Amino acid sequence: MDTPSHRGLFVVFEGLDRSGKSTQSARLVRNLKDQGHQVRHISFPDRTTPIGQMINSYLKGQSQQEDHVIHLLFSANRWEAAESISHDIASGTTIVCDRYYYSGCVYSAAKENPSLSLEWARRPEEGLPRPDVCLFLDISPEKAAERGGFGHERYEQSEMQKRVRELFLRLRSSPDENDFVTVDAGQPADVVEKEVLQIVVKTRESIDAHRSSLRSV
Ligand code: Z5A
Ligand code: MG
Repeated sequence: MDTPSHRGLFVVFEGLDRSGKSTQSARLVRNLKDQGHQVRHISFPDRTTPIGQMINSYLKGQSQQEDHVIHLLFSANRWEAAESISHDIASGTTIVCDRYYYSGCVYSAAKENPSLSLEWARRPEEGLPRPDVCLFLDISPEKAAERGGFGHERYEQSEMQKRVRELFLRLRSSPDENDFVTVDAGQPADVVEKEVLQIVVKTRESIDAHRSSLRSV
């Protein structure tokens, strides 16, 4: 295993629908590659695995799942990638990840199922590789709506988005999630891109200075 100072970073993008996660994660990957870093771009759900295909079918409304069951499938979809994430980071590759366990917690808790609290939702995530930084692309549901109508997937409704945002803000204030950095995602994409790069460069400097190892959720 490489020394911690040579390890890759684990960078996660989170936020509401249409906050710009896919746009900004792709731009960050390009910027880091331009700086000579080895980078892998991943996203959750990973719809390519057998578990991911079950999730895809559920999101498209083609199949039903009990709330706890789909929650655990989303979590299992991260666990099946956990070892390869840790391996890549240890060997010097930076992982840029579009949605992670924070989405897992808030979208499930937003269903308001009385036996599926935010705290319950977080438990299956314990032990996953912890991001060095979670870039929370913050945008109001109203501003996000200006970026185009809802798609046809489950959860793409305005009441659900409002609850999701409140839960993201609750999660952000928890001492357990001290890797959250909030970026104003309502700004032009180029401005967001610059802020994101500055935050990631600072994170890199801090990891190198402290020779910090990758932690667990
Ligand atoms: N889900 C879950 O329940 N549990 C879990 O554990 C996980 C996920 C991991 C699928 O997610 C669903 O799964 C999601 C959460 C749930 N449910 N919902 N709803 P997904 O990631 O596959 O969803 P997506 O459709 O790929 O992405 P998105 O979140 O909807 O959008 P985004 O990636 O944040 O935004 P974008 O595609 O980069 O940009 C959206 C549009 O805005 C596009 O036209 C851009 O050109 C434009 N844009 C982007 N940035 C800007 C700025 N700054 N200004 C103006 N316009 C902009
Ligand atoms: Mg996206």
